[in-house]
Amino acid sequence: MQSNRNNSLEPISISNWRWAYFLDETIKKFSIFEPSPYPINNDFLFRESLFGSSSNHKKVILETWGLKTEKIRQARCACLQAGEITSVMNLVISPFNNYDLPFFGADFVTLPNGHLIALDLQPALKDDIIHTKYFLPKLKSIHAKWQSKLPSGGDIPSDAQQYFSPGFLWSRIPLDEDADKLISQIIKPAFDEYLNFFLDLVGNAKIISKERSLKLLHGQRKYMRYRAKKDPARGMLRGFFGNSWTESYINNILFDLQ
Ligand code: DBV
Repeated sequence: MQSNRNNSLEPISISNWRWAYFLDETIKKFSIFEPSPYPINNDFLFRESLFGSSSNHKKVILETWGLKTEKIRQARCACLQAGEITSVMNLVISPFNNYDLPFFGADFVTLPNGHLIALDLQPALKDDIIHTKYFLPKLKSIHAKWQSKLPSGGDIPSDAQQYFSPGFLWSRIPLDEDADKLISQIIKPAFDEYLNFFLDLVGNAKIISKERSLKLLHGQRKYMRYRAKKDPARGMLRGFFGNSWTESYINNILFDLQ
């Protein structure tokens, strides 16, 4: 089946994709920033495949949405639905390095064993007070409000901890009757508050010095290299779409500033 999307900014069309609300909100909130499409080759805008045993074939669809603006180098979302249950939204918003801004990262994943929710404004320079003072105090108060209403996410890989802020909203939600309620009553308003705060920071951000921009660029590249190297979805994507397509997708589209 062919996709009728001609560029990354056109709406995705995965029917019954669990995370549609969150991408729709992101598109709405970005409309005030005069976005333009992010250049993404057709092979990565839409991909479809079959998986499972020959007697019980299931379909997996992946679509990539993306944009860029005056201050945002790349905002992109990997949107995947595999069969009835497995549903992934991986949204990363990367500002240009001539603004003292963090990344916005949302990893919302439904697997047969439960929902995984990772949401954060991730510092490009975690130990740099000039970089973090703009957003951490308020982010911590937003985080405190929502994290207390969610089950914990448990341990995260030790080498990943340096890439998360103290405002990292992290939860693993079992696939039980309360799950949908937690997503609509807690995750949706939490996501809106995190994204509104991030876009306020973007709106108010001023151009920084050349010297400082280089420092930001260094921090951004380190983050991107780590995420490309340790992408927890690599195995799953390789299973669905093959090794070479997956490596190109991860390194040339999802984490393309290395
Ligand atoms: N994660 C991605 C991309 C995905 C994706 C591009 C296209 O970076 C999905 C899809 N994340 C995804 C899946 C899983 C996770 C897990 C499918 C489940 C893997 C599994 O259980 O089999 C936040 N995502 C995770 C985990 C964390 C994050 C902490 C659990 C730990 C893990 O399994 O590694 N955001 C994610 C992350 C970093 C970040 C790992 C690292 C800095 O910023």
